[in-house]
Amino acid sequence: MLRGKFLTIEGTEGVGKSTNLAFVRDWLQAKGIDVVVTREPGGTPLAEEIRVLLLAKREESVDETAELLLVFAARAQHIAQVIKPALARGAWVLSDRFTDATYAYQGGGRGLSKETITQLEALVQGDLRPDLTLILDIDVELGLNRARQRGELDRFESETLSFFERVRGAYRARVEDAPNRYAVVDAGQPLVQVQADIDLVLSRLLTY
Ligand code: Z5A
Repeated sequence: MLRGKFLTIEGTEGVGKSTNLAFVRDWLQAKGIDVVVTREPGGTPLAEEIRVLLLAKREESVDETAELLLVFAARAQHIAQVIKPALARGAWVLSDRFTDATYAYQGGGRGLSKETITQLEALVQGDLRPDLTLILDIDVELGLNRARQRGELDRFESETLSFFERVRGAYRARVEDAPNRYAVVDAGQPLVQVQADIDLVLSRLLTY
């Protein structure tokens, strides 16, 4: 069976994911690659509804395990409806966040155990893993300053500096554990330099 490549983009607040996701999409399309662009939480009508539940600020405090299960419920639907069918027909899938975000936010940020996340990952994904994850890395305060210029903050964006430091630390730990699956780009640089670095990463990917 044909299988396209599965790419994901990750990072903490204000790192420029949306901006650079469009750059990656355009880059791949210019090479004639059929690209399906999607995001998590979300990517299907049901998963987008779960996203709204996850991001909404509310009076009630949200239990960490409830949050984790919502993330994986959305992911199960996303994989079944979008990711697997696209890869099976030979398209590439480019997702704005995936399970590395769960290890970073629910693991690093909320403090849930890696083992629990790994169990859900196995249940929901089987052996599906990204071929390459682009991690945009930035000083947390610099990123938060960028993000907070955008207006009203959602439930995650309202978290503390130390929460985002733990998220960043968890992304770094993921890279240390499996360096071949990640490309880390310094997102604190001017956009033109960030995109020159991404260009190199993609060029290397296409030559393998
Ligand atoms: N979440 C979770 O907890 N667990 C999970 O498993 C998953 C997700 C999958 C929603 O994610 C939340 O879901 C997320 C974690 C949680 N919460 N947080 N935080 P999201 O990805 O939709 O939300 P986001 O992190 O806010 O992403 P974003 O909208 O793509 O924002 P961004 O990375 O900050 O990107 P941007 O809008 O392109 O850039 C921000 C600003 O910086 C913008 O004005 C740009 O013009 C500017 N920018 C970008 N690059 C540069 C450079 N190089 N220089 C100067 N300025 C720049």
